[in-house]
Formats: sequence, C-alpha cells, structure tokens
Amino acid sequence: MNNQGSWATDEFSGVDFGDERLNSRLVKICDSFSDSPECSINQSCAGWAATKAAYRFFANDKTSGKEIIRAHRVKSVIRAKKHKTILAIQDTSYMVYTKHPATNGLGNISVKEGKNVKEIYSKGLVSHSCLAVSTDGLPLGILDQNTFSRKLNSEDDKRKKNVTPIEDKESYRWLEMLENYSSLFPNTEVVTVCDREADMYDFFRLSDDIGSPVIVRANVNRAVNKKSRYAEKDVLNLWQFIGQKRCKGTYKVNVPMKNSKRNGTKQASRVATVGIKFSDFNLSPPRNNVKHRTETLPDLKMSAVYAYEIRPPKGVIPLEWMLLTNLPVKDFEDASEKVKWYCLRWRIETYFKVLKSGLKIEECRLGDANRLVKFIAVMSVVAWRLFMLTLIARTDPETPCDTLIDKQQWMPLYLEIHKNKKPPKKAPKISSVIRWIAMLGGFLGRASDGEPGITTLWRGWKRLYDISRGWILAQSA
Ligand SMILES: [Mn+2]
Repeated sequence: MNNQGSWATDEFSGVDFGDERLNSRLVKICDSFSDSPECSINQSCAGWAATKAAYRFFANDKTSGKEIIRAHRVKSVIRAKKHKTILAIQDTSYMVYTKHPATNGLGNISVKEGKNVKEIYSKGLVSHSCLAVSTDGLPLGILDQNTFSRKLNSEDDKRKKNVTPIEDKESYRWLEMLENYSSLFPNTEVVTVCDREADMYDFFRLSDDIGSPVIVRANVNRAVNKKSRYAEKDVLNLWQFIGQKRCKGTYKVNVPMKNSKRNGTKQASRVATVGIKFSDFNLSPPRNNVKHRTETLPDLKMSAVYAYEIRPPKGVIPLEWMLLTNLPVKDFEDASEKVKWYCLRWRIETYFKVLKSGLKIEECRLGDANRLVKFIAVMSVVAWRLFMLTLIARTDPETPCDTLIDKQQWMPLYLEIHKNKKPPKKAPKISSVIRWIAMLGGFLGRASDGEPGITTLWRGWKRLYDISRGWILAQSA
C-alpha cells in the first residue's frame, strides 16, 4: 500500500538508525504488517524484493529494538501529555520459540505446567514491557521494552540468591524501567501499576526516592508496623491487619472471561461486587536485604487497599486483591479509584494476547534471537495501534474515522455492511466503524451482546484486510 501519510510515517518520523534507507524501511515494514496482521514476513511484504529487504532490515547491525521503541515513545509521550494522570503498566511476557530449534541465542524460560503443557522448560525470550494507558483505558503507547534471553540460574546462583543485590537480579528490570520513563512527563502524573511480581521493598523504595508513585498487588504477607528490623512479638501480618478494618463500601468490577489454553481453565465474564477496606501502614525492609550491610534502610509509609469479592458465584475463584500504594488513600473514593486503576492492568494482558494470538509473533522464523528482539519491537507498535483502534470506540466514540484509518479501508467496509448503499461523503465516526469491523468478525450487535471482544474484532480486521485489498484492485482495474 502507498506509504505517503501512513500512520507509520508519522509514528516513526523521529527514528534514526544512522541510515535513511533503514529509517524508511522500518515504515514500509510497519505498514505492510499492519495491513495484513497475522501473516508471516513473506506474505506481508508484497513481493520478493520487499521480503528480502525486510529480512536484511532485521539482520542489520545498525537497527535495534531500543531505537524502534525510543522513536515510538516520543509520540507516546506527546499523546500522554493531554492527560492529567496516566497509568504505566509494567508486565512480563514469555515468547516461546521451542518449535524453532534452529534459532540461535534463545534462553530457557519456564512455563507453568498445565493441561496442555508437559514440558516445563522451553526455549524463548523474556519480554518486559511498559504500556501507557489513560485512566479511562485507552492505550497510549509502549513506554519501554526490554526483551532478552534468560540465562538459566546455576546451582551456585540459586544458593547466592539472598546475598545478591537487586541490581544483579533479573527482577531489577522492574526498577530499571520505572526509572527510565518516570522523568519523561513533567506535567502528567504517572502511576505505575504492576502485578504481584513487583512486590519488592527495593521497588517501593525507588518509587519513593524518585517521587513516581506505584500500585502493586501484594504477594508477601509481611509483618507490618514493626518497630525494628528484628523479629517482634505481637506484630500483625498485612492480611490480618487490613482484615480487622471495617468495610468502607462496595465497588463493581468487570471480570473478563478467562479461557486459558495453557492450563485449561475456563470462566465466563462477570460483574463482581467487591468490598473495600484500606489503611495506612509502615512497610519495613526485609531482614535479609543485603543492603542492610552498607546503609540504613528506611521504613516506607504506604497504604493498603483490600478488595474482596462478596458472594462470588459457585465454582469461580473469588476476586481478592491486596493493593499496595504510596499514593494517598484518605477515603473510600481514593481507595476505589486505586481498585479501578488496578483493573486497567488487564489491558496489558489483552495487549499481549493481541501480540501472540493475533499477530502470532511466536511463529516468526528469523533464525536469531537478536533479530527476533527487533521483530518483537516492531510488532509491539503494530499491536499497540490495533489495540488502541479497537478501544478508542469506547473512550472517544465521536472521533471521525478518517483521522485513524485509511479511506481504502472504511469505504469498502461501509459498502460491505450496508450492502452497497452509497457511502457518505463525510467519514463515519470511529465507534460505528469499529462496530462494523466487529460485525465482519461475527458480532451480532444485539442489545444483549455488549461490547465486541478482542477476538471477534480481530477476525473482523483480518476480513477487512481482504475486502479492502479486493476493493483497491477493483478500483485500479
Ligand atoms: Mn506478570
């Protein structure tokens, strides 16, 4: 497709690999991938020359995943600036490439054993990303990405686990990323949201030190409000301490459908009512933190917000979150806002789903881990864009669609849905267009159907691609 004025031209206007041809190749690759999501490089790039150029791009030493993400981040920061508060959601995804034994440089990753996973160790890459999301749920872009091959810990490393400073551990990735993006937004409040893996004293301390707040789901039932770093009598653990507080009100949470192929769990979507308790508390440094040897580690003033499902339906795992934050939690309104923001953490899970089940990045054969890292960076931006388009219909429904998608897409889409009624001169609004795309994917749009899901939309996008290609061919005939 014609690259002039394409979204990728704009998104990567600041990219600099030190070679103009590589810069424009990135735009071409991005456009072809977003025109035909879920296809291999060979299918996406029209013709042999373009395919060869794409392979050369990923193999070139001058190109890097870091530069791809950096250029995209500049635009993400501009998008974020329009918001008073944004959420920076960090999470790790494991890209499994076990099916491609010929790929060089992959590390070992462990995958939880489940119904369909027999082998616990697989070959693949670890990708830690930060997705910026507005407080009404619109994905604004990737703020940072760190994709790497994991070295399997030796027995020796395992023994030293407790004496290794955080800077030398893999979990340092959470801190490093927080530090990297926190200074980019002078006038926007950035709240970092993480799951239980980030429940680490060092993470909270860094957050305090640099003044960049976090919300993290608690993993450790630590003793709270201690007076010293040593064992104490009569101290309460976090869950006991918060459990004693009174419920200050209830809040409704939309729990998405759970359908995990990996361990075979299935759960329908539901609206859960959660009770909310909260309190301030002092978080003490863990006794075994190696930094005790060289410095005095402070207690941290934190708040805990506890959300627990009231009357969960039979057979479901009740929702239960203990959230830790260094943002002020003075009343029920503050507390429920933190729960609302934590719910938006699901965005990054869905985003990874777009990347893996939608764009099928685990099927790419580039033969080398370094090339895959760059490929994952490009696809991450393509996935962000598709994900943003499907959600903007909910946050900014009135936006004219032509500010976001090509005429070559919405025109044939209109004709397909309206059975060749003449298309309007003015571009329809984005919420209608997204609904039509969902209908191509099998969405019936009845009152009881609610919002179309990401899988339905995905099927729709793929069909739209074919329809649009046919339409362009017919126009040029
Ligand atoms: Mn995680």
